[in-house]
Amino acid sequence: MKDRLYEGFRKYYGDSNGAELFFSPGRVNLIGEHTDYNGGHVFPCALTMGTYALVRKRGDNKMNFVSLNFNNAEVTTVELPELSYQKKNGWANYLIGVVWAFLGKGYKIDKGFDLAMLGNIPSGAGLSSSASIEVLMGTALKYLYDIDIDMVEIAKIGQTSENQFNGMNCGIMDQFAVAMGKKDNAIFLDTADLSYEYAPVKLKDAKVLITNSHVKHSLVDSAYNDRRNESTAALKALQTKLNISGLGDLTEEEFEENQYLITDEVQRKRAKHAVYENQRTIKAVNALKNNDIETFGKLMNASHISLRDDYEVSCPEVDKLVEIAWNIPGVIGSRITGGGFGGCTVSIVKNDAIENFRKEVISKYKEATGIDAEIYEAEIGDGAGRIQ
Ligand code: GAF
Repeated sequence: MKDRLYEGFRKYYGDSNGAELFFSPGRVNLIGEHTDYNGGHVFPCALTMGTYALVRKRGDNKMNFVSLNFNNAEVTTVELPELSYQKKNGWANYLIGVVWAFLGKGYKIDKGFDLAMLGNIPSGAGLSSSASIEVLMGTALKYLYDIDIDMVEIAKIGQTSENQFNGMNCGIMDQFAVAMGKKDNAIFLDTADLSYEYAPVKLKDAKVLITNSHVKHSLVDSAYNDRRNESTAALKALQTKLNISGLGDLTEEEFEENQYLITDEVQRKRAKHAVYENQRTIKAVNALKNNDIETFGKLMNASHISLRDDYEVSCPEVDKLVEIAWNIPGVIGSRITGGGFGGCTVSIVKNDAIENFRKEVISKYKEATGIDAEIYEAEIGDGAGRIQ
C-alpha cells in the first residue's frame, strides 16, 4: 500500500521529496454501543487495517487533498485561513474540519500542504473510516507544524470536526480508539471523564472475526442524530428527579425504579438500552479479565438484542448475520458493531470452528439476502502515528 501511496503522491504533486508518512487505524468495538454520548463505557480496539497519508508542507496558503482510493481521483483544494463545510469537497470535509478545529483552538497553521491518502478500511461499514482520517489529519498537523498536542486532544478535535463541521453528532469512542489504540489490547474507556485502561484481548482458543454485511442504509447520520436526541431527552426527564449527568450514572435497578419519569415510550426504550449496555460493558470487561470468555459472549449477544429491539439501530440483513452466527457451534458471541443501520458484526469464534463459520455465514447469508458477506480476522493494532 505504501508504494502505491508514494507513486500517487508523485503523480499529483510532482515528487515526494520531504513528504512525511502517517498511519491511522480503523477500529472495531467489542461491546458498549451507543453509550459514548450517554456518559457510559465502551470497549473498542484499533485494527491493523487503516489509512496512510503522505503529507508535505507548502510555502503558500493552499491545502490540497487527494484520496487514491478513488479511480481517477481529483485534487480538492481549499485555502487557509477561511474554512467552511462545502458539499462539493466530499470526504475532504472530514480533514478540512480538523484543520478548522485546530485553528479554532488557537494552534498555528500558517501554511498549506499537499496530502495524498490511501486506506483499506471498508467505508460505511461501521469500522470508523471517518475517525481514522480525522485522527490521521490531526497527527499529520501535530508533526508538520510542530504542535504540542497529545493524542487524546487530537481525538477530541476529530470529534469536533465531525460534530461541528460535518454535522454528525458522534461521541468520542471512535476517535479515541483510533488515536489511543494499543496492539493486542482493547480500551476500556469511561466516556464520562475519559479515564481509560487497556485490557489484553486474550481469548484462549478463539479469535475476533468481523463480518461485513455489505449493507449501508441511507440517512444513517440523521437516524444516528435522532437516537442521540432521544436519549438526551430521556436523560432530561430523569434529571427532573435524579442528580445525574449521564445515563451511564445509573444501575439497572435505579433505572427500573425511575423509568416512569420518562413518559415517551420510545425515549424510555433508548434510555433502557444505554443504561443496560453500559452495565453489560463493565461486566464484559470483568469477565474478560477473569478469562471467562463465555460470559463475555453472552453479554455480546444481549447487546445485539438490545440494539435491535430497544435502540433500533440494526437492520434485517445484520440481524440475519447475527442469527446465523448464533446457530453455528463454536461461536461464543456475535453482535452488530459500530453506529448501526448496516455495516459489520463482530463475533468471537473458537479457532477450530472458524472454517465452518466462514462457510456457513457466507452461504446462509447469500441464500437469505442475495448478498456476499465478507469476513476479516480482526488484528488488533496500535493507534495513529508518524511512520519514520
Ligand atoms: C458511531 C459513533 F461515531 C460513535 O461515537 C458511537 O456512538 C458508535 O456509533 C455507536 O456506539 O461509530
